[in-house]
Amino acid sequence: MSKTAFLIIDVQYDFLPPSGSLAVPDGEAILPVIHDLLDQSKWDWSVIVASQDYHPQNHISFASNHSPHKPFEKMTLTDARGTSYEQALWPDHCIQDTRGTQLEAKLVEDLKTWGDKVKLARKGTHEKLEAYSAFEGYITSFQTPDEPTFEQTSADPGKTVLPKQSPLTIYLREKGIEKVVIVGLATDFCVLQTALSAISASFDTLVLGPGIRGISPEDTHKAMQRIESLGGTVVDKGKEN
Ligand code: VGL
Ligand code: ZN
Repeated sequence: MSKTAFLIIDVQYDFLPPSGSLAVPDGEAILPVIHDLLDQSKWDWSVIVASQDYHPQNHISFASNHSPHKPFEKMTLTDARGTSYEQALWPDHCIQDTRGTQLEAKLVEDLKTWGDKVKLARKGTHEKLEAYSAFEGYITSFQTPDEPTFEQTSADPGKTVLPKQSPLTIYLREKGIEKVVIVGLATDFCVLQTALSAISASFDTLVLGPGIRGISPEDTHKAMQRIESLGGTVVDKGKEN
């Protein structure tokens, strides 16, 4: 059996109905699927990584920082690397130290049962860099049994602008991981980009349809096609929208 990492992308309150500021339609439907996949009597993951979108208030992706532009408009921006790109502008979301950035409570409970197999990947921490992929995050570890507090264990690429190599790739290779199983939100953004990173880092990449939901149905469909055309696998398609 090849060693497998379970990657849980951005299951945070701001992406979840009913109150998330960027709630993904039907996003709550993935929760029971994920909770089941964290049942230790059924599954044996070598590594579990939960990613968190983790923005400062002045993040480049927030429409509020580009007045008079509005959320869901697109605009051309230049990021900290000097790259011009088309940014989808978002409502303020997943701001550090707010409830919106926290992982869903039962997910935290489930993760605690796995002890030091669990890491967090936090991304989007640099004010002038958009970061959808968990592979662009820095790694923190799940620290105490009672409190969901975390200790940073790798350099924050957001602080240094350009990671030489993805901290998550380094970590998964260190652990001998060959395969990743991906669930989370949103299919058309962070799940897509995480899957593409995993494929280009040569991990055998499996995305679980019932465990993902997207923001736009059309982009969600395209995202799954793109993952498959690049060599990933999406199982149980059709349950994701
Ligand atoms: C995401 C939009 C903005 C995601 C993050 O988690 O898919 N989407 N930031
Ligand atoms: Zn974001």
